[in-house]
Amino acid sequence: MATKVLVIGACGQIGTELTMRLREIYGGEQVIASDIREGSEEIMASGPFESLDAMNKSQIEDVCLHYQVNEVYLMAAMLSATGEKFPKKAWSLNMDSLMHVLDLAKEGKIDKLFWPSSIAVFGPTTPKHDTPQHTIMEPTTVYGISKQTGERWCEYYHQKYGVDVRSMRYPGLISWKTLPGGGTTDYAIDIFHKAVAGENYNCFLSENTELPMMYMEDAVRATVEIMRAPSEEIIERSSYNLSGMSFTPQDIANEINKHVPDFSISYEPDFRQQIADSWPSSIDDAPARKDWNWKHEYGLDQMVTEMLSHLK
Ligand code: AKB
Repeated sequence: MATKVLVIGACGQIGTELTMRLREIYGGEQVIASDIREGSEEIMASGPFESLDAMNKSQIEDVCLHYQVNEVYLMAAMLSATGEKFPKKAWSLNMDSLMHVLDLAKEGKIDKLFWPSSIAVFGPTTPKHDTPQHTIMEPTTVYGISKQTGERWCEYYHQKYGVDVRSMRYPGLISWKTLPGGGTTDYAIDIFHKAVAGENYNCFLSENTELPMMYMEDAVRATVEIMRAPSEEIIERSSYNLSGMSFTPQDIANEINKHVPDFSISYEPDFRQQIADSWPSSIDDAPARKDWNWKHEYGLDQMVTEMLSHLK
């Protein structure tokens, strides 16, 4: 059967680039973009678009039946920083949307499901450096709690009902096409917009806050690769650790300075500092590398060069 894909949250930071990549692979008509709001011109013009609320199961089901969808990528979520402002909303959006698609898969209406988890599943009691796949997980943000709970549900639905759900714990994702919204790692994108505008960047994290990050190109490739891997290679049915690079605000500012010598950064940590401090500084993703051959390509210097050249 031909692959027919539904991307929920197709107009967000990851959804936009993922949808375009899936349309390159499977053809524009085979990939249905959906979101509560319309997206970029390229998303709207390159294939079908459906206005859809990720919290409404019957809307998702109708679109799946109408287009005979067999794979769903659920990219809609409320991220860490916004989640702390609206805890109940974050919980409802992040959990209800996942349960809806897991249930559709359990009912045999979808064959395969991708759902992103995050490094936010870890917390202050987790080993901070080279955080292993299986370790202490005591998240302290609503977003992290929802992602950890989601992971448990994914594994449960796989074990109990044979649902083919695949997931990875995204680090902070850096991209130039679509702005992120409401994350703690967003500083690593904001900084480029200030640098190309010739302005100082006042960072909301302190200079030595090291966090795991990844260039969007690598994240989209990882997502496509895990979904195309043979089912028996996917051993972790909760979510895979995934690693690209790790850096501090000072590291990225120094790298930008190599291209933009006048660029300057100042530091004014806010409530997001506490969130960042609760997360790992680097991730060990050995199981992803072993099970489905994951390899990252972008390091800090290449990522900075690419970001600046696109944003200029
Ligand atoms: C966030 O900062 O909330 C996200 C994430 C790490 O999942 N980018």
